[in-house]
Amino acid sequence: MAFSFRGYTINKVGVIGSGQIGPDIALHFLKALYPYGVQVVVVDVAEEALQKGKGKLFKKVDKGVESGAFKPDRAEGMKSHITFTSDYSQLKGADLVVEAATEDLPLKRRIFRQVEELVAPTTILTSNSSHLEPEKIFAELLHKGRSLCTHYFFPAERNPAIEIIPGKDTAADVAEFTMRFYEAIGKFPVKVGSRYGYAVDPVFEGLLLACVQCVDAGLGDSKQVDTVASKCLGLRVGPFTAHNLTGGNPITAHGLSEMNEWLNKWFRVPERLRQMVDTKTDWEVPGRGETVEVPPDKEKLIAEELQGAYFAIVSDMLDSKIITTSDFDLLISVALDMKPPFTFMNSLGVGKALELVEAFHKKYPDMPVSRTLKEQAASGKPWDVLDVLFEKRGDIGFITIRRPKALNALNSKVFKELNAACDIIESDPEIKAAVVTGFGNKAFVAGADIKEMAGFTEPTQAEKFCHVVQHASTRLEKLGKPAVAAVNGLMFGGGCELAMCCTARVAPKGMKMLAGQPEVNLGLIPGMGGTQRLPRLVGFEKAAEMIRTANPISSAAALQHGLINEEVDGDVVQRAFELARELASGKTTVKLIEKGPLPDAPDSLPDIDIGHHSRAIDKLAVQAMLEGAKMTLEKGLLLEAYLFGQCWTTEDNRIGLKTFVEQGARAKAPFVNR
Ligand code: DAK
Repeated sequence: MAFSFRGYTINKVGVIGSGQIGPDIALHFLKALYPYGVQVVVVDVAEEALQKGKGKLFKKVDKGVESGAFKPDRAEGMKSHITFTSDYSQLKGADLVVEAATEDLPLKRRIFRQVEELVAPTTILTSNSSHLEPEKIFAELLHKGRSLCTHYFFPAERNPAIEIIPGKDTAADVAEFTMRFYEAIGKFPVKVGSRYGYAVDPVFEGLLLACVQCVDAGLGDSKQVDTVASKCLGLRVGPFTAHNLTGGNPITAHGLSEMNEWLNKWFRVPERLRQMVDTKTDWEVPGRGETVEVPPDKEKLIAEELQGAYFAIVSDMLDSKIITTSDFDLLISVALDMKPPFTFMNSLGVGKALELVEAFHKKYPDMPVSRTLKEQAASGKPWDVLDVLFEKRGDIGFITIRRPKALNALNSKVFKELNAACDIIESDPEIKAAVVTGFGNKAFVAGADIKEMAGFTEPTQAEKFCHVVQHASTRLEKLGKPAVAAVNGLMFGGGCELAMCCTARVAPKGMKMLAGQPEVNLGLIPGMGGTQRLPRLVGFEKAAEMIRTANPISSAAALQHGLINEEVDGDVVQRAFELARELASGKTTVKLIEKGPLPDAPDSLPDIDIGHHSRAIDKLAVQAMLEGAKMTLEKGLLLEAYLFGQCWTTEDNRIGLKTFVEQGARAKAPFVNR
């Protein structure tokens, strides 16, 4: 067994370095790839580090068993697929090697020279550096095209953020493979241009410097500044605490001194930090649960200075064009768990953000005021922070819905951005077909955003929303060009309905739970065409069962009933691209959803056990299916919109939505059948 993806097979992964992060990286590979029988080898020259790393990894696996994350046999299987060794020759046969040794350029170069002699010329080589550019690290490799940097974040086995940094020599297909591969194994990869420190570390390290400057300027002591920083930047812990927890002072000191050379002269090692490094001392920070008093005038000054520094650092990054606003927001909010910078600036007003940056620049002239920030403020518009990414890839318009923290749930913003992407696809004659996918490996789309819908109070609000949503989703159906849904994970509710607006759907093979219409759990009926398209696609019996019971179905069942066109081994996006081209060229045809009234539409549905679900909502769902089938699809959709609005006249609608918002997806709503 092996993990095969986009034509590349991974049997063995090598991790070099059994220090702070290597074992965590290895554990992530083990969790994701053990089911495919992939072996993970951790190599280090120090026996003690190997023992420590192994102990740490095994302890985390055992904890996973205690918490119920893994069954004991799986944990044993994982342990049997990892080796800790000082013998570099065990890297032979590795298909992917991640180096996670010390941040030391000559050492990294030495390691890769050695590794290149052991592995095949096609083995992908990555360095988990936090700062160094790939061009420097891989300068001495014979085969540079297969090399790039990958920057993980603490804790690497759980933090999904990862910066992917291709260098100028990295082959485009290797960069693309690495992005897709990490997404497939559960990370949120973000591509960042090659520049010292990449995107995240100038923020992490720069904010420590900004905090030290506040202390030096007498605005507060380290406890006070740490407290205000965490409050005004939305950080779980302040920069000083974060540095204590990660032992990060020496790396930050080194990073800041290099940034002085490579980024701008504001970055520097402040004396206070130098002393902490020399004396190996921790910052004085608030204890757990300790309340630190900060006078309001001081708090305001500290907050404005830190926000000015934050906005200056991130907008300067836009000038260097190494990352986009949307990518940066995702990366920062996940990697550092702090307020995403561009959404944050939008909430304050970009003009206000510019004022803060200018004030910071006045005090610290070495930090420039970003040209892009000035232009954005002058435009009077907020930053674009997109949840729907659009890319023209040759003749294909590629749409990715990216809200991973909400499992790509569809809200008004997503619909607006989907519409904009459809505008481009429709109007560009070079685009022959579209591919739509969800970001991550968990969900295509987990439905309409329930939290947004729970805010409706009137049936007319819901009906109006329904029309907007139906318009945006039917755009895909009416593009005049084939659209293929690359269903990369769960498609629930509005997700299943969005996929049905596409010409064809492909999904991963062997998913126990792929598709469902769980709206009745929430005191709702489907509102984006589910009551109309699903019976037309899979027949009344299966559609009624799915819609009335909310029971999800597997990928095999979805294939059997015609909800998806193919189960795919490997990358669904890649297959969706192929299928989109086949459909556009006429090489392949698929069954399309009937747009007219169904000639064999039944007058009633068989009795079915709807469990705890609301009889009142069930009545509306049945009416939508039966009456809609006798109409054209267009009229059926209008009927569905009306009946969707009628859900808001029931008590069960309030009960269902409230239960989800207050108790989460798994709670059973106590419906009263009214
Ligand atoms: N909306 C908003 N947030 C959602 C969501 C959704 N549909 N689904 C998941 N999330 C959020 C969760 O709340 C959670 O957020 P935090 O608590 O972390 O803040 C996060 O995503 C991760 O979810 P879980 O922790 O639940 O993850 P699990 O892996 O444990 O479970 C799950 C994954 C997909 C099985 C579970 O999340 C689930 O059952 N979610 C609800 C799925 C669902 O009921 N979908 C149908 C929604 S109703 C309309 C058009 C269309 C529609 C309505 C109107 N008009 C035209 C008006 C469609 C309606 C629907 O789709």
